[in-house]
Amino acid sequence: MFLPGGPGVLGALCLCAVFNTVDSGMLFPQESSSREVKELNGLWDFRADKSPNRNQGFERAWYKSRLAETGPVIDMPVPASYNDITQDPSLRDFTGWVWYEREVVVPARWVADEGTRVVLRVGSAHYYSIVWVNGVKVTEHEGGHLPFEAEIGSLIRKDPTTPCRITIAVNNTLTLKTLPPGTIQYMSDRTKYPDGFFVQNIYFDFFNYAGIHRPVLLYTTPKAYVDDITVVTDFLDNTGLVKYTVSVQGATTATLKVTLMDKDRHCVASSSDQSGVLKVVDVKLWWPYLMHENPGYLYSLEVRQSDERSTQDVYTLPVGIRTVNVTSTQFLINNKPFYFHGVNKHEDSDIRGKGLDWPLIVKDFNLMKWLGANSFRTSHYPYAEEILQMCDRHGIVVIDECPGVGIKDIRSFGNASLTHHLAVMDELVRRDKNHPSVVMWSVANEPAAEMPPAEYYFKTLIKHTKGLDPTRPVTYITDSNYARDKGAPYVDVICVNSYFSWYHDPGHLEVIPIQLNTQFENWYGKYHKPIIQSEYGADAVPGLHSDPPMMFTEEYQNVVLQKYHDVFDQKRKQYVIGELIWNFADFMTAQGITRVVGNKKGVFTRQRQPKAAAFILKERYWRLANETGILPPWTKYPCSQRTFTYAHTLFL
Ligand code: BDP
Repeated sequence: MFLPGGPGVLGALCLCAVFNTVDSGMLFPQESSSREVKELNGLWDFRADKSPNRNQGFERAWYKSRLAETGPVIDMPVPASYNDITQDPSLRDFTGWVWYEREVVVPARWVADEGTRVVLRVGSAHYYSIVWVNGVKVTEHEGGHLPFEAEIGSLIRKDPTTPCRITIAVNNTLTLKTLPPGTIQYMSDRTKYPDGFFVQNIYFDFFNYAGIHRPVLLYTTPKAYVDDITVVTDFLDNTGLVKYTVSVQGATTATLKVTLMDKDRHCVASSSDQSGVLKVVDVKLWWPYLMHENPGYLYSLEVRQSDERSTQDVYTLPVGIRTVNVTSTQFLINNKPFYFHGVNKHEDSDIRGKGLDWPLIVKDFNLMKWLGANSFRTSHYPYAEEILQMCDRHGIVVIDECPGVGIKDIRSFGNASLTHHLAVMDELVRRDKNHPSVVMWSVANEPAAEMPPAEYYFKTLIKHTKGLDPTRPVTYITDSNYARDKGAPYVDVICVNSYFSWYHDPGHLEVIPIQLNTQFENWYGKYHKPIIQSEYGADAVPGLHSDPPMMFTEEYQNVVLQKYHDVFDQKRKQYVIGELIWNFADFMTAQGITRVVGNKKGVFTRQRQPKAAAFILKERYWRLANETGILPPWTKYPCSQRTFTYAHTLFL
């Protein structure tokens, strides 16, 4: 593991770290009559450790006193990436440890009541984090896109008169064994590079934003509490089936009351067992957006846990009742064919980088609905839980991807990498298993799956994921290199990315029909599994025009889309079950000669304004929705194109 100039604190820590244990639940924090939540978002003190070996913070134990006492600090918003917050290029491009600190006044009753668990939770921090409370280490976590937490009650009770000082050190270094992988390269030629010069190499196409990306909060539970709930749903005719398991911690015996309520809070089924099957008569199924007039229907599963005297803990889980199945040519939701007409996204925006931002989230959902998109893939890492909750409520279908992107070096197929990859899948499934919107797991994007160790690697990874969740299909995303199919025998759905007339035969739009046709025939011919075109597209600099079309103009992007669409229209009658545009919006990347301030394949700009391609896609997606789904009556096609466009504008 890296630390420039030294053996590396990160390396030493990794050896002794308790990695990502998943023997407890990771329920989304929520307020209830037994639980309180205190958000710690806002300004934190911040310092990047710019010492040559990035190790000064540990050598001088910055966690032992207030950060402002050990050196200068700046304001840093949480959640946000730190990279684009200042005017300092060395912070934008920083690699190594950064330090965050915040003092919190904990409510006196939390401290006084020994029966209250106080949990510190970080929604995500990129990439490796160590957390101290009042100078005492409480947890560490590897991985940038998933939550971690620690019980800190006993620590804050040690000295109730002092505020609770939370210090979080975060290191964004990527190595061959991290997910995503990367390498640190030292440049030792002193005629070319200054002393200590190194670069972080990455093998993926988005900026390695870093920092505390999702909310940090304190929440309470009683000593005996609902630790986890797992729900699997099915239906038979008009009866919904909700198979559930509740796990309780902190009590040897627990009395439970499990109540399933409809949207009007009427009880539709209940039980007092720790696990069982609830039957829902006249079930309202969870349907995707544009597949039903009432998409995203959610019941609430209220779990009350009590002892002989009183209710101890209450937790309520949203539950959508739906099934997912795959045949050799179809993707079925509630036994009806579902066609993915959607987008690939990134968590990415101006200034915030990958920091969670509610205005952006809501804007993006409005844009997806405007576009008529019914789905997206969380390319190339797990997105915030808040986003998945929106998907549940709006009926937007999700392919949930882990951060296995850029696995290109043979050394990243070793045992240590595989063990970590399995652990990340454990954490991802633990977090997202109950979301009805999540219909498939993606274990990697464009790995070098032609390499000899890839077959064992993906066989193990996919089997493991199916073992964690037998109810959802599993895929990995391949590119158009057919040799990269070593994992394909184990997936349920083939997902292919291709960039004909862009990376291959640039400028030759006329090759798209034949090459795309060949792509589909080859994959289907060999594997007889349904196929999703999981990426396709072209860069377009907004406002750049040419006719006849040239690369990087809006016209060229339009034609690429149209030519792909023509082939999709033939193949979707056979075994192509979806199309996801690359990309929903322009996004930031590392600097390089093929990127003009980021990747410009968005149909929206980074500021979420439409390029011409957005209108082409909108027209198509509404047309597809009309053919394959159920739209509210006034949006029905055929009617004149003008009425149709006008009607669905009204509908939105
Ligand atoms: C694909 C990658 C994606 C890139 C895209 C591109 O999966 O991350 O951003 O290419 O080059 O191969 O635009």
